[in-house]
Amino acid sequence: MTSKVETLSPAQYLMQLEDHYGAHNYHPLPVVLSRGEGVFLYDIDGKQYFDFLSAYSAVNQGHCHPHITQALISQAQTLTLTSRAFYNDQLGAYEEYVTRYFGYDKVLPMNTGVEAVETAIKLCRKWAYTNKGVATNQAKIIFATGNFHGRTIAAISASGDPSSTKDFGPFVPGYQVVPYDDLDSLEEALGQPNVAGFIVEPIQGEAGVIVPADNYLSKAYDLCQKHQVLFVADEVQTGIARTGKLICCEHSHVRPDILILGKALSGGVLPVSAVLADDQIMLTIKPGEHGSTFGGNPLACAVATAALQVVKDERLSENADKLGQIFRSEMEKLTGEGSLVSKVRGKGLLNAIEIDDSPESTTAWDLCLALKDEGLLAKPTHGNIIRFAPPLVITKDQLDTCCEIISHAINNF
Ligand code: IF1
Repeated sequence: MTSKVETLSPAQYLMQLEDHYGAHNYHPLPVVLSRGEGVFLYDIDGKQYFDFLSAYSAVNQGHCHPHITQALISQAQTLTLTSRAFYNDQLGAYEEYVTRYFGYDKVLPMNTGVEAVETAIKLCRKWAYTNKGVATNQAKIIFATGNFHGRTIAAISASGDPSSTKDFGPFVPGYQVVPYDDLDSLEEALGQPNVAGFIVEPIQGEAGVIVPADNYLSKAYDLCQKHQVLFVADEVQTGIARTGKLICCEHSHVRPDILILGKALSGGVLPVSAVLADDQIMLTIKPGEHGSTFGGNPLACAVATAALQVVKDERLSENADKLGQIFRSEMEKLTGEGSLVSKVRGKGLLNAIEIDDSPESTTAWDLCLALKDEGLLAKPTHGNIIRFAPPLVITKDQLDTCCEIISHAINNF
């Protein structure tokens, strides 16, 4: 019996390689990308797509930005990693630059977003024991329902999402979760003894771009001040100009006690994250009490400095704010009686549409497949919500084209 030799296309072959040799911890859209430039991605057959995910807001500066790439290449040919056992000529300059850039006394450099979240959790606890007088191992940290702070045990211990938590227990103790955007439940939780910190996303990305009431963050900050609790903003996804301000908390005139950054801090070139705080918080961690092999490495410092320069030089916050308003008004035209789209929400260029269907339906996924065929890449979150987050370097004309693509796909679905 001759076996039918299956002739796979190059794309099918590469997808099969991932399936055969890689863990099955993702369900990617069936597209195989090989090149990125600015707002565009190209698959291995050379087809061009508008990137409307930006690697979950890590590529705010656009793919392969020349200024960032040049910084990477130059430093990579000079010195990449020394460990923190020694000083180097990049870290201090970067620390000065990034602390002045965001307005804090100090920075603790890490690599991934979740490492920065864990660093913030450790800082809250350390501060509570040394500065607030909380009894050892009694510190509590408050989180909000619908949160996403990463995939480590400490991060998923705050999660209420079974896809993040099922069969990964037991979980980290000392956490309490209160309803997001609910000040009464937050105040009740903050009034308890031993509360060290409140860790919150200014907009909940993974939950479906959930934008809280205008006064939520400022009132939450005031309640934290009243109860001597650290207000910690997880701006891994909302930071670095994504929502039309340098950090999302700026919309609410809130300066977090601890600021968590990641993703676009490097423009999506390397894992670079950071925790920023003032001395009375940051100096509670002493030498040898926290760190990471690659945290603050010379290559990361050079890349992050270049990535932040691009944000300012190319006025990405202003562009995100202006084009985000246009995008939402165009998407609002797709809502209405009998429309596929039930809701539009977001801030800056972090937006989402809600499909009028059950979260279990495949409508949003099928719509993303249709968008892919029309040259725009996006992916659903939580079933019936599609997040739209292009690189912040997108132009008005490009945005107009993308609105036409999305409108056409929805109206012809
Ligand atoms: C994946 C989600 C987004 C984050 C916030 C911390 C982290 C993230 C607010 C951890 C990371 C990433 C993780 C990535 C996909 C993406 C994501 F869908 F998983 F939830 F953006 F919404 N705080 N979010 O959004 O940062 O350790 O990943 O660098 O897991 O596939 P990280």
